[in-house]
Amino acid sequence: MERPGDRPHRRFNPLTGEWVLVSAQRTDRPWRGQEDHLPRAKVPEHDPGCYLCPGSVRAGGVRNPDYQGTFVFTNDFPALVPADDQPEQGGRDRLFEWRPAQGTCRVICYSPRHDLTLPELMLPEIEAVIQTWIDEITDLGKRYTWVQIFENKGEQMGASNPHPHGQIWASDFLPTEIGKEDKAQRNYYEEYHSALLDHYLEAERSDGSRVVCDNDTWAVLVPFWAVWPFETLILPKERLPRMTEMGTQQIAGLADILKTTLTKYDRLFEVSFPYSMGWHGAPFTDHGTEPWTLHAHVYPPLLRSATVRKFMVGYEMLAEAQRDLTPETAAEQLRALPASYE
Ligand code: H2U
Ligand code: ZN
Repeated sequence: MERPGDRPHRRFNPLTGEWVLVSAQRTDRPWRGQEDHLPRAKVPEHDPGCYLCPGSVRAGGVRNPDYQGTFVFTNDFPALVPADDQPEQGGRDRLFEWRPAQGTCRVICYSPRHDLTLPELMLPEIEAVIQTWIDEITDLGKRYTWVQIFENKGEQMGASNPHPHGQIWASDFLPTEIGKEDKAQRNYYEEYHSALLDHYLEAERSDGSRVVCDNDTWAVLVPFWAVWPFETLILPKERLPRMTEMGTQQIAGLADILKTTLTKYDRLFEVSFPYSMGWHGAPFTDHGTEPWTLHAHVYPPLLRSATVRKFMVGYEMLAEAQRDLTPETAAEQLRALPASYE
């Protein structure tokens, strides 16, 4: 493989078919924002004003149970709602095309504790979150083509509440990003008779320069084509097309790798790290699952410190995604960080 040098170059994302401009020479190595320690705001273990806490009354008047582990409810402000009796046909006009969209949205509380984040939970508690993801995909996958599990964490990513929680949006259509990944992985499989991301992980493991951490069952890397400064991809070491097919070893391993990865992020700028994270696995269509590899994308916005973030504006909006810090440098920095809070 020809390695890109320090001069500006573009890298291809085989999962989406998109390019990213890498301009490594534009900034010096980013400094660690050690001057910028933001004191962690004191968050109480239970906040009676929090709509996700056990026993709280949510918008719309429903009271949360006194839950002990994870807790899932239907979003009171859903972006998608189930089909009614009279489905619409949509419009086929060339310039005014539209389709009906059906689905459901749920919120998942990771813990009754208002003050903890995912990596601060204990391993069995993180396993319970993973098991809840599996249960939800199993249930919703019977009715919907796509089940998107995701988490927006931190105010910078638009999360409305520090209570540890994620979301699930299920739909009767393949959303745009999934459509791209589905097409790319199926095309690759047709050509090489192996899953794109399985081949990719093999290559990354033998190279090593973009690997952040791994354990027996999972590996985390800054993808070659990463757009966000510290973007990572979480990949299974064994063949695994969908979350619902995980074994107990893989669940335990995933809890461990999530804790490690998200703790490293918290240590990078000594701040509870904001991100959007979500899972992509084989959709519930008639096609086989062989081309697909389950993976998580973690997209954190921070660039240089707790307060200096990467903006996707200007050139990115109008022309193409661009980054200054190379994925290799980002991986090196994340790799060097401790996986604990001490
Ligand atoms: P975010 O912080 O990631 O936006 O998630 C909070 C979700 O919780 C959001 O989608 C829902 C919002 O619609 N919500 C309820 O379902 N009930 C409430 O009482 C408040 C917020
Ligand atoms: Zn709460």
